[in-house]
Amino acid sequence: MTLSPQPLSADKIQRAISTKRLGKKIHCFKTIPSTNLEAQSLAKKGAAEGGIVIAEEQTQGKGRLERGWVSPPHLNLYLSVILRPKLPPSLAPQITLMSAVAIADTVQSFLPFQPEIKWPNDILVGGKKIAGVLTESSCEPDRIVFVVVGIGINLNFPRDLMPESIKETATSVLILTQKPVDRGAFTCRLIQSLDQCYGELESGGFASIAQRWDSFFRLRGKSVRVEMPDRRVSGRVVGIDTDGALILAGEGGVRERIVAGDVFPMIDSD
Ligand code: BT5
Repeated sequence: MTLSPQPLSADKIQRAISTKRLGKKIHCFKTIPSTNLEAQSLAKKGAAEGGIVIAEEQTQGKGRLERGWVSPPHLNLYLSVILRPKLPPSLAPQITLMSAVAIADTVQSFLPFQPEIKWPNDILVGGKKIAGVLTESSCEPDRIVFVVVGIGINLNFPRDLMPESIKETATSVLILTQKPVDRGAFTCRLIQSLDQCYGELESGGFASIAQRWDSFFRLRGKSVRVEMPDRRVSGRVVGIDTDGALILAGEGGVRERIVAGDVFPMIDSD
């Protein structure tokens, strides 16, 4: 399949969206190391809430824990948003959950399949990763100064251009629908959805998005193994807490709250 991608245009996106807070300033780049790094640097210089950085290509796209995000040019979406939420630092993980809901909503509107949120930051379709979120915060002891929400979504990424490292585990809208997606339209819809979910989170707290989060969450009641940098635990998923922690029931029903880690489903024996 040949693709002649239209570059993403800040002007066009700005004209097409109607948002309360997000996207009043949009910066589109051809090639930069990472939209998160760029957004952090803008935020440190005082950029207002809602500023967005988009790149056609990232040369050092970042995942969590020093992992990378494969970011070839012109095919996908690499976007970072600057937020200044009025939340205590302990509730910063809610921003990741809120963003995952907005991404899943948007992905769902472009696909005939239901996406799944894999706690905390992966969006999967058919068990394969289509999007990831990297949330990086700058906090003072009692307040969040800013949060940068970095979102990578595979749109027109054909399997034959994926490196071996992700070929078996990743998917894209193109792979799932056999049709290229209009990246501009997708980007507008995502910004719109983020703006709405963020507004709901700020005015109604986590409860206002919890039900939608739950509708994309398939691991409740399932047995999982969670790997953290310093240890691993296993148990049955009870749900998520209002601060975004994953709640597991371990051996003997002892509950454990996991704040960060990678979740791997296990085959249930019963
Ligand atoms: C994430 O980390 O999933 C967060 C990814 C966030 C990327 C965006 S792009 C815009 C913004 N600017 C940045 O620099 N970053 C953000 P994590 O859960 O650690 O997953 C990383 C893992 O996902 C890698 O180790 C690979 O296994 C896999 N992976 C890498 N690139 C991928 C891709 N394009 N599609 C699917 N899986 C990928």
